[in-house]
Amino acid sequence: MQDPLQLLDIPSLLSDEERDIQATVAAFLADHVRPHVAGWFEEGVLPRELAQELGQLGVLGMHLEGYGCAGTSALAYGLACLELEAVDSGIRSFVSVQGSLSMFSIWRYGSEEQKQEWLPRLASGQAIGCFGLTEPDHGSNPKGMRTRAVRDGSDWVLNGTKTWITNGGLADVATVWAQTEDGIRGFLVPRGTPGFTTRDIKHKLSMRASVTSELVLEDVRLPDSARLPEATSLGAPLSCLNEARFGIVFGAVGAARDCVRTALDYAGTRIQFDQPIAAFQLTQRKLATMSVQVGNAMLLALHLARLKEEGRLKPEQISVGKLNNVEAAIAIARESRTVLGANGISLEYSPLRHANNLESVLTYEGTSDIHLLSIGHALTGIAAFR
Ligand code: TGC
Ligand code: FAD
Repeated sequence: MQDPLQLLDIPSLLSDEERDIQATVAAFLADHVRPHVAGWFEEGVLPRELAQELGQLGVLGMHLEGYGCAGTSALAYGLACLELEAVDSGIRSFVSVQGSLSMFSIWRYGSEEQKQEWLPRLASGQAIGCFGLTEPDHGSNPKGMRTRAVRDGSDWVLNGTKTWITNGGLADVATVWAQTEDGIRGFLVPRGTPGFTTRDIKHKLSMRASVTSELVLEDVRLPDSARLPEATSLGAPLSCLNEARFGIVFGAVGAARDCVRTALDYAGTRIQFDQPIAAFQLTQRKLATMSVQVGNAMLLALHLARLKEEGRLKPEQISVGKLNNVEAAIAIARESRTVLGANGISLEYSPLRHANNLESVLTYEGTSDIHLLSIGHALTGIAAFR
C-alpha cells in the first residue's frame, strides 16, 4: 500500500533539512507517544513528563528565535505539527498552545525580563504555559470579554473567568487577556498567585489526551511588570491565533494522513467475499478520494508555509487553510472509520479518535463559521460578524 502523500511525491517538495526534521519528530513520536496515546485518551490524561521530552526534542517554540528556541523555518514547524497531530490532536494542541500561544505571546509582546524569565523554561518544557482568551460568554467574540484588569496604585487587580483553556491545569504561567480602561491588555499570571485557581473540565468526548481547564481570577494582584508591554489591543491576541492556526493547517493533514494509512492497511488485509476489501471498487473510491483530499490539503499547507516564510501570509489566507484542512480531515476521519467496519469504533484503531478530536479542532482557533466570515470579509470588504 502506498502512503497517500507519496501519491503526489510531496516529499520531493521539501529540502533535506525539512525532511530530516519531520523524520526526527516522527521517529520520536513512534517510540515515545504513539504506543501510549490511545490509553491516555481512554483515561483522559496527558502526562506532565511529556513536556520535558518534547522540550528535549526541540519542538516547543521551535519557530521562534533566541531564548533557547530552535529558530526553524515556518515549514519545519508545520511539518512537526503534522507529525504530532498524526499521533493525536491533543499532542499537537499541547505543542501549539505552548509554542504558538504562550511562548509567542511573550516572545512578541513581552518585556526583555519576561522573555528571560519564561522563554528558556518553556522551550525546554520545564515550565508549561497556557493562553486564556475565551470566556464562558465570549468565545467567537473575544472583543466583549468581561475579565477586567483595574489599576490600583502601581499594581493591577484582575477579576474574571476564562474557560476551555488548553494546558490550564498544568500551566506554570498563564497569558490572560483582560479589558482595561485603555482597551484589551495581556498579563502573565504565574501559578500560585493568590486568587488564581484552575479547574479541569471533565467528561470530554474529544481531546481526551489533553488538559482543558477553567481559569478563575478573584482579586488577583499583579505588578505592572506582569503586563505584556507591547500588547495594546485585541490585535495582539488575534496575532497569536494566526501562529497557532498555521500549525493546525498542517496538523489536520497529519490526522488525515494517519486515517488514510490506517484505512489502506486495513483494506489490504480484511477479507470479505473471499477478497481483500481493497479489491472492491467502492472501497477504492473511498481510498482514492481521501488520498486526493489529503494531497490537496498538504499542497495548500505548503503554499501557506512558503508565503509565511516570505512574510506575506495574510490572516484570511490562514482562514482558507484552517477551514479547508480541518473540514477535509474530519470528513476523511469519518470515511476511514467506515472502511474498518465494526473495528472502526474501537480505540484499537485511530480514525474515530481522530474524528472526535477534530470536532474540537473544528471549533477552536475560530469555528468554521468565523473563518468563512473572515474569507467573506476579505472578498467583499464587508465584515458580517455582527
Ligand atoms: P476586529 O475589529 O476585526 O479586529 C480587532 C483588531 O484586531 C486586528 N485583527 C487581527 N490582527 C492580527 N491577526 C488577525 N487574525 C486579526 N484579526 C483582526 C484588527 O485589525 C483590529 O486591529 P486594530 O489595530 O484596528 O484594533 O475584531 P472583531 O471583534 O470584529 O473580531 C474579528 C474576529 C471574529 C475574526 C475575531 O474576534 C476572531 O478571530 N474570533 C475567533 C476567536 C478565536 O479564534 N478564539 C480562539 C481562542 S484560543 C484557542 O482556541 C486555542 S485552542 C488550542 C490549540 O490551538 O490547540
Ligand atoms: P460560540 O462563539 O458560542 O459559537 C457557537 C456557534 O455559533 C458556533 O457554531 C459558531 O460558529 C456560531 N457563531 C458564533 N458567532 C457567529 C457569527 N458571527 N456568525 C455565524 N455563526 C456564529 N480558548 C482559549 O482561549 N484558549 C485555549 O487554549 C482554548 N483551548 C480550547 C480547547 C478545546 C478542546 C476547545 C473545545 C476549545 C478551546 N478554546 C480555547 C475555546 C475555543 O476557542 C472556543 O470554543 C471557540 O472560539 C468558539 O467559542 P464558543 O465555544 O464560545 O462558541
